[in-house]
Amino acid sequence: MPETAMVDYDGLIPNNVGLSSDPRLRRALESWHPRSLDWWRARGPEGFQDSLVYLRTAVSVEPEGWAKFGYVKMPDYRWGILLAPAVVDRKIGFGAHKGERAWQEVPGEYRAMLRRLIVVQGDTEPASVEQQRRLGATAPSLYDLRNLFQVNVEEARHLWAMVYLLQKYFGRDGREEAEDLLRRHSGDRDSPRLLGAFNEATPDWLAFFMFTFFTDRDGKMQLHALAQSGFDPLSRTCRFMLTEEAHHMFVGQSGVGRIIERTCAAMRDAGIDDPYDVARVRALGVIDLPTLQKRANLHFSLTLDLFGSEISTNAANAYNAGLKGRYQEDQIADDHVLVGATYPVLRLKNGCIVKEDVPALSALNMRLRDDYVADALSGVERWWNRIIRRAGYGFRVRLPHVAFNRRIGEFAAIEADPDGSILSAAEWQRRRGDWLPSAEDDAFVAGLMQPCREPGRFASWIAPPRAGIDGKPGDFEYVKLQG
Ligand code: BYC
Ligand code: FE
Ligand code: FE
Repeated sequence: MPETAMVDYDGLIPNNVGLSSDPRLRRALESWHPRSLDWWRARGPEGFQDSLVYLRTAVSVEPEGWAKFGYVKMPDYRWGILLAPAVVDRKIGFGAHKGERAWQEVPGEYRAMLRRLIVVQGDTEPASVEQQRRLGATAPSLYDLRNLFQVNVEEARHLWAMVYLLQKYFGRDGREEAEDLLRRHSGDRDSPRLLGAFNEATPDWLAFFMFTFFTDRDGKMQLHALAQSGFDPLSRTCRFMLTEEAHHMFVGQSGVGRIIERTCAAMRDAGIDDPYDVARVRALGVIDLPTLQKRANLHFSLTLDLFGSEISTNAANAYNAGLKGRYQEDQIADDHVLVGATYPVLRLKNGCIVKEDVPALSALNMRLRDDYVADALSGVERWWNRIIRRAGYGFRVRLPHVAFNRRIGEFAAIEADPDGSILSAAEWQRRRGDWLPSAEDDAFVAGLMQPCREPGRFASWIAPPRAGIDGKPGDFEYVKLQG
């Protein structure tokens, strides 16, 4: 095994970055450690800090066998600093520095831009933990409770990953940015998180599963783009984060899938042929598919805002600088410089949505968003719609048009329906309840959120998973509540 694949577990902070031979950095991180723990206790999962949770912890950064499972009290989780193995002689793959050796230190001329990218990335990680902090109280099973906490500790590790970069490579202002990552809070009126979707509430488990399906998937796309970075430490950090991200995506797609499975089974048993017969379906204690569709519309549109504006000089600059690439940049067959290239973008022109070719460099947010939409769509089809189809119902979950319900970019100025037809403000007000969850829809979902804490038991509205975590049997006690 190459040296950097081994994780040093001897100190306070597990790592494969040689902390023991960098006393200054180790001191900086060890002084940040208690602050992050204070944050975790105050803003992390509420009420389960003394429970024993069956969690996986990374013990190596090799793709196979990097994790071990065991019972851990969450505050004792070993948050580590883990970089994917270095690629020998790695070159910058795109932009003005294409072909030059990847940077092991911060390129001075791009310092501010790079710091900004790392700070934005770092800000989202603790934000999601804050958003999800009260969900433990209403978990539909111990299995789901454990998955929530697994996601939470890994998002906190992603925070560590960005704090490491800030403290190692950015000196004093990096340390200040690291502090600020714990000072801003999701939904805080005075110091909110940086990006819109991370200040929204995650009030119930349907929201949690939709968030991990749609919003963690933005994480996946952005991490892929940053994994291409010419700043090698960022690339290696993001490459390892992506191995954890796969599980977050799984929690979302399987969570919603199990809800759909349960709803279809309950409709079938009750002899309900029409999924739109909402009142009868709800009376069965399951979530009706139209409500699920509205939640998908909400989370999808909120997440599209995270890609920024359609036309962005920030994105062009980051690409030219070699700091942020495209999704799977290294597998795209073009010149990776993009000067003179164009890319088709949906824009608002004279009150109409039209496709227009624009300079590819300024359309990089769009390209990433398009890749995201394709990825999300394939998940919807392969997981959710397959379950509905197999149950024999004609209903299909759809992704709304990119102009629907937007706050950022071209379409923030207009209202559009899920098919992309532009509406007057009055028409939008009249019909938005058909497409986005109403207070009544949310109250119905909230009413279903009763905790289910017996090993092997599941709440009325969700099916058990196909298989346990780490090959455990169905009645495994994933969380020992008393510790
Ligand atoms: N809300 O040129 P523009 C994850 C700002 S998720 C508020 O259009 P740019 C995770 C923008 O900052 C992945 N403000 O956008 C998931 C800029 O402000 P400044 C997180 C917004 O810069 C689940 C101005 O508007 N990582 O990991 O090209 C759980 C003009 O911006 C928003 C990243 O995002 C918004 N939605 O692109 C846990 C990667 N959108 O600079 C974790 C790093 C834009 O003029 N970030 N603005 O003051 C980036 O690459 C870019 O900053 C963005 C924005 C893609 C976010
Ligand atoms: Fe993350
Ligand atoms: Fe994630």
